[in-house]
Amino acid sequence: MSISEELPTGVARAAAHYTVYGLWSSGNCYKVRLALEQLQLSYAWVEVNSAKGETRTKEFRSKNPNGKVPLLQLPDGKYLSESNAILIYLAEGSRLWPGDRWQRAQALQWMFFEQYSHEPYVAVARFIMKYLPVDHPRRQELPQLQERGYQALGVMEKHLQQQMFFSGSDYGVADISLFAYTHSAAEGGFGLSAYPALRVWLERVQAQPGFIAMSSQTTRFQVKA
Ligand SMILES: N[C@@H](CCC(=O)N[C@@H](CS)C(=O)NCC(=O)O)C(=O)O
Repeated sequence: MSISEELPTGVARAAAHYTVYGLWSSGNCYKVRLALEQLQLSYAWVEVNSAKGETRTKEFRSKNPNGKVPLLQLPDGKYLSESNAILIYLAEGSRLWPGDRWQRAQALQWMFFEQYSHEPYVAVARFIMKYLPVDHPRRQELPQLQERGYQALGVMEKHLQQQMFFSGSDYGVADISLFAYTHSAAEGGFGLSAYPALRVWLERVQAQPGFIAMSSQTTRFQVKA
């Protein structure tokens, strides 16, 4: 069967240029999907279920020795891992990556923040609450994860009281990066009522052209593998 015969109704019938190995419910993978959609790039999506050990197989590790998704395969066959590196690669030369050196550095600052001070707490709390059984011993980690997660949300709130976005003066990849697990923070037990600027920013991101929700199943540019 050709790729086009498998396309769901309404999906652009363009040849896939990129292949994403990803887990649909993962925020890190959603970042890549959102960027591809907003950049109007066509792609194939290969679902890799880490819960079933599919990121640990010899075959997958030959593509990404670190055994994690998302993983982007470029049109020339090369593989790129790490969600934020993928975002920057895809966004190069587009409106999602600032042209100005200082603004690029600002975007990078927030993307490193996301990986070191936000995702390890906000995303991990979500993982434990959403996917592990209620009596799982890792539930004991939640109070500390939530304390640190709230610290990260507080840092974001402070920034957003003065600025519209995290990628310099305009919307861009740092916003995509931070949006992924911030908009789903409630699933990790976080309440956002004390973060009004953050809530307005979430709406601002959702209003951007080409935005797709994490839960959306049909997309404009996805071509199924
Ligand atoms: N720093 C990485 C984190 C990637 C990551 O933790 N991926 C998870 C899914 S969200 C995964 O593949 N876990 C499976 C495993 O570790 O075997 C990124 O930003 O891409």
